[in-house]
Amino acid sequence: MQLLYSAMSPFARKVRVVAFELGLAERLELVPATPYTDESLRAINPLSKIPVLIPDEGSPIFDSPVICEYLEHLAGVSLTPASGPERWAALTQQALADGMGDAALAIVRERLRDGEGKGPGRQDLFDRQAAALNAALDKLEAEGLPADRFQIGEIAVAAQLAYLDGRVVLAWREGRPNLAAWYETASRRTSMVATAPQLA
Ligand SMILES: N[C@@H](CCC(=O)N[C@@H](CS)C(=O)NCC(=O)O)C(=O)O
Repeated sequence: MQLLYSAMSPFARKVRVVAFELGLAERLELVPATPYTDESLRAINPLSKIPVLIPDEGSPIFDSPVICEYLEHLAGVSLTPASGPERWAALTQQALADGMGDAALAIVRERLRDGEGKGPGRQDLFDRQAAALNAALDKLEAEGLPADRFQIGEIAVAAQLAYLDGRVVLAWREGRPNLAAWYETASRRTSMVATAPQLA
């Protein structure tokens, strides 16, 4: 099966870490895709977003939470608690982390406007996305993340924190020692190291 991805995409990173944790990484053929410049992706995903999983049989699968669920199904192993409050907490944590990615991406895209000669980024957009990011980070700092578990919620958070670093979105460690310490350990997991973008 193929994964349309980009090395920097935090959503694709989450999927790749999940595949790695499930022992499926070898079965994923990584196919680079450029959603912002290649309109041909739209024939596969009308939203023209990555990641997209193209299974050996059947239709393309997106977005990243659905791909993760598909991979869990394929592996016969779940990285999501089966039921009860823990399940909703884990899925909500994934949604929180994915939302952080949406906000971070919007900031990065808006910053690029300068470089592309499209004029300065809009301050109201920066402020709103930064508010979302900071509030989400504060929630994670206050609630803490478990040291002994690396499932869908934790993987989603780790992928997004890595993106904040990779794109230098904001100094998220400042005032958040618990989250910083958690990420220090999480980022050393084999699945995180194996999926880290190779920066030139
Ligand atoms: N909710 C989607 C978000 C995916 C997403 O925003 N991907 C970015 C790249 S990191 C993208 O393809 N953006 C293209 C666009 O927004 O046009 C998911 O979880 O997969």
